[in-house]
Amino acid sequence: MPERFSYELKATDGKARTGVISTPRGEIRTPAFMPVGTAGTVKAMLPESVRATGADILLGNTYHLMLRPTAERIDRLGGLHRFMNWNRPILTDSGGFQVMSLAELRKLTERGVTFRSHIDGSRHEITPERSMEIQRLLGSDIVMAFDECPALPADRKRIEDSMRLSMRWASRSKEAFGDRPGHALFGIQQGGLEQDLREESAKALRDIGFDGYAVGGLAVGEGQEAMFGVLDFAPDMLPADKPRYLMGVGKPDDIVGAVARGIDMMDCVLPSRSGRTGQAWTRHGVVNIKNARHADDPRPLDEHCTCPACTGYSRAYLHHVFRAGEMISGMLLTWHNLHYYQELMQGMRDAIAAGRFAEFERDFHAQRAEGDI
Ligand code: PRF
Ligand code: ZN
Repeated sequence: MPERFSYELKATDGKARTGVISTPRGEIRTPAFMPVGTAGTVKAMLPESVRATGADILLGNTYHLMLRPTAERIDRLGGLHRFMNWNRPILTDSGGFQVMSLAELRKLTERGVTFRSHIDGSRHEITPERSMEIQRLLGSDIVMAFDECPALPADRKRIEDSMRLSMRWASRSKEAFGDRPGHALFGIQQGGLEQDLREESAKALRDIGFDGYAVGGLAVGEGQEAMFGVLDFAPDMLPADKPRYLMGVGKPDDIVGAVARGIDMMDCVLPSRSGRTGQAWTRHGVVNIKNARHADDPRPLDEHCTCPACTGYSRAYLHHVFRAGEMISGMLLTWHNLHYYQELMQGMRDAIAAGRFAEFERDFHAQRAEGDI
């Protein structure tokens, strides 16, 4: 294992890229999808099962873990990898985005953000310096700069002020992160849908210098067309020799469109969360397993899928355990969804390496039906 963090670009096809991120805890094949393990678990999955789906890296959250069980406790217990029994790379988000979506009585100042916990109402503060400290205590391999992400639509002045605050915080994050060989710090571009603000943000981040660059502030209510509009120019503003991470995206067609535009990493709760609400993602579209038409159906969810849900169980069984509220329902559908997402990523990596990504995209869209299947 290398002692340092590095990124090697292996092949490009149009704007799509494939490569490998090397870390002391293992390699991350890109384009990469990171399952979300918010509270020290990918819900309904054992870590070895998450690995079996093909995941190289998980995402964890500063916000949730600082509140419960606290970063200091995780540090005393040997760090997040040991605590949750996942010894491969972990990327942690920096907290601001989750404060804005989950916490109560939030107050934003130049210094940082204060808020009340959504769990017990206790008061807390996150600053760029505290976020770096928490992510260090967790033992995160890829640390995210502390930023603010306004919900869209928002007026230009609000987006501009917020982006500039995030860039000052990015500089403080870099200073507080210091020099930590083997660990990486990623900056986060903001600027809403405005091309000139995205460029100003990218320049500020490039001047500070990061190990990787995220596109933040998207998938916050603007819709796919507007998101793709920004992705037509935003990744090109970030250094080509560093990984580019699109935060909190998305549905399979969002992911394919983002990779086509030069994105290397993504994360989303969708495959795990929708598994627990009875939705299965397949090459043909979404299956709502709660639908009564599956009650007598002996076929698997997807006859081509090699996951445990598809090789061992019928749609009728999956329908039954969902309706009965059995725990295996969330376990099997989450496994299937994560397997599907990772197979999609592997398919894209292979297609880019072989110079047939356009064909891959065409086939991907041709197989999909609208609505429930
Ligand atoms: N910033 C951070 N985390 C995020 C986002 C962001 O802009 C998003 C936006 N989709 C998801 N998660 N720090
Ligand atoms: Zn399956």
